[in-house]
Amino acid sequence: MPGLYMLDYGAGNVRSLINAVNHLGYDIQYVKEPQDILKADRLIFPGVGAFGHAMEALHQKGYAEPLKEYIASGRPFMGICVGMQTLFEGSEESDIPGLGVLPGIVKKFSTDNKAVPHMGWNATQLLKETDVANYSIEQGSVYYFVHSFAVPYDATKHHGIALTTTQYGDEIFVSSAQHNNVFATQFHPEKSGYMGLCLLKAFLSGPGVYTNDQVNRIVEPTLLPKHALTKRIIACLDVRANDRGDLVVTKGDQYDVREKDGDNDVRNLGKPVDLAKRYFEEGADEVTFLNITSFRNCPLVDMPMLEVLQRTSETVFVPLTIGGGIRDVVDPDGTVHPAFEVAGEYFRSGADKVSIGSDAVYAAEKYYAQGKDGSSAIETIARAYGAQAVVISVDPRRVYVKDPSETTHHTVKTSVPGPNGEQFCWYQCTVKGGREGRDLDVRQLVIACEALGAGEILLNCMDRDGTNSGYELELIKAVKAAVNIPVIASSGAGNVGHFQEVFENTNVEAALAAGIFHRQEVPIEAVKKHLKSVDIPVREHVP
Ligand code: 1PR
Repeated sequence: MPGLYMLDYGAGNVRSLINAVNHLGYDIQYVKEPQDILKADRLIFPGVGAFGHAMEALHQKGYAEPLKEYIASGRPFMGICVGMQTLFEGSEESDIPGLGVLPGIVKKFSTDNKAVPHMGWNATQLLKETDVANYSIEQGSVYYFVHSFAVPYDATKHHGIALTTTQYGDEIFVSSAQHNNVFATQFHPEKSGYMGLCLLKAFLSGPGVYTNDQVNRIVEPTLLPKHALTKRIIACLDVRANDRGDLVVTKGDQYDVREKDGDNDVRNLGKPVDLAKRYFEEGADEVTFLNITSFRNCPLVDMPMLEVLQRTSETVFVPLTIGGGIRDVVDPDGTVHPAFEVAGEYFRSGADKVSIGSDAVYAAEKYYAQGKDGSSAIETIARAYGAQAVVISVDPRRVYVKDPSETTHHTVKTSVPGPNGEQFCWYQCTVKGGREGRDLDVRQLVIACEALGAGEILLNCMDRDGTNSGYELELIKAVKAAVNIPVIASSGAGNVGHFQEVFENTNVEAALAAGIFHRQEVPIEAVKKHLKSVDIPVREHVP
């Protein structure tokens, strides 16, 4: 398609959008200078990060006025996420006004009874009854959202402009807008699996301009007793080189990844890119890669995970997280790359989130010793790419005590007593893949990381990892009670009942598993089928 352009201001993962567009058979060009915007026949603006940062970038690069002129010219325009938010009059997030193409102000979600960011797959209420102007969205269609701010639906402003609304907690917000040549989604079609690809195709192949004369009826949204945000099922791939130097997906037992017999090599469960593709096709809601040998210095010039991400994002259209080695790194010539730059390389290679392990523990220790100074990897990455892009990977292990008075750390009364009958334990944070314990408990860690600006917790448990004995519910409850950001339960899944157990007993947003998926003992589809049968909402897989 001649003249299909993408407006990128250099913040975050635009590769996924390009890959999705290419996958649909279209070529897309970057806007490199303001005049390119006016050359476009069709324009997509996939904004990411913070509203203020996006608006500042539009002004600094001289894009704001040509963008308004382009939209006023009536040619098809699509905004995604912050690219949609900038169309409104302004945002609570910043003093800089928006483009003012659509009425309304972007506001922060309240944290009453729900985690913020709103992260995951949620349903849409289609407000315009039409066969033509709906961009393939149907009543109840489910897409991937990740944001802390949204435009609350207001009938006086948005009737006839909102194409869909979505409910989070008891807040109803505009999840997509359609007004003449302007189409915009708060959700990420490029991350919404096959449903998202259909929507993009509808924008790319259709006229891209619709008036409300083509709509049969416009209805108002209804407040439902409960929102429809689904519980996420995440496949995790621990990646490292084996003794022959091949990059493999491995899986440890309580973090020990070497075979117990034979040549004692690293357990090899498959190739990272192939396995990730398989999990996408089997219905995983997200895929996480962890580079588990990141405690060795890995220079930026030699990061094999960059290629893994680049190749994976060509065929996997759900969110990708990369962890391991997100910290300052030093190249062989002595060049230091701050964590922020390392994360940037990963985002440009197709990652949507980075997960920080060891460095988060050091940052939390510093936070308690000196307070915030804005320099940690969590802060610098969250500032530029948004809190939703920063996950904290926690590797805790149990330390038993006879009585809580024996330690200053936060203890829990445990139903699994220690070797000497101890009734209490605290969860000690570790660094370097569990090789070193620190004087910090998991509650301290997650509270500090949330205060520093992290957007999600990936909660492993060394005692449960690879045991197939179920998730560590006592740990998960303690962490969930300490923070307002989403929490992913990890370590110990052995059967479909364990997923039910974790969702029914804790209010975690997601559950992650590795071993049972790699060994094909429990397919992702079976997990979802089971959860659906016990009324736990999950995203249906539509191949
Ligand atoms: O410290 O920021 O460089 O990050 C290192 C990352 O590598 C951390 O996220 C850490 O969890 C991970 N890691 C380091 N060593 C290991 C290891 O296994 N030897 N993997 C490791 C951690 C745990 C989970 C696993 C779940 C589910 N893997 O990710 O996938 O426990 O497993 P299961 O379902 O089979 O029980 P940094």
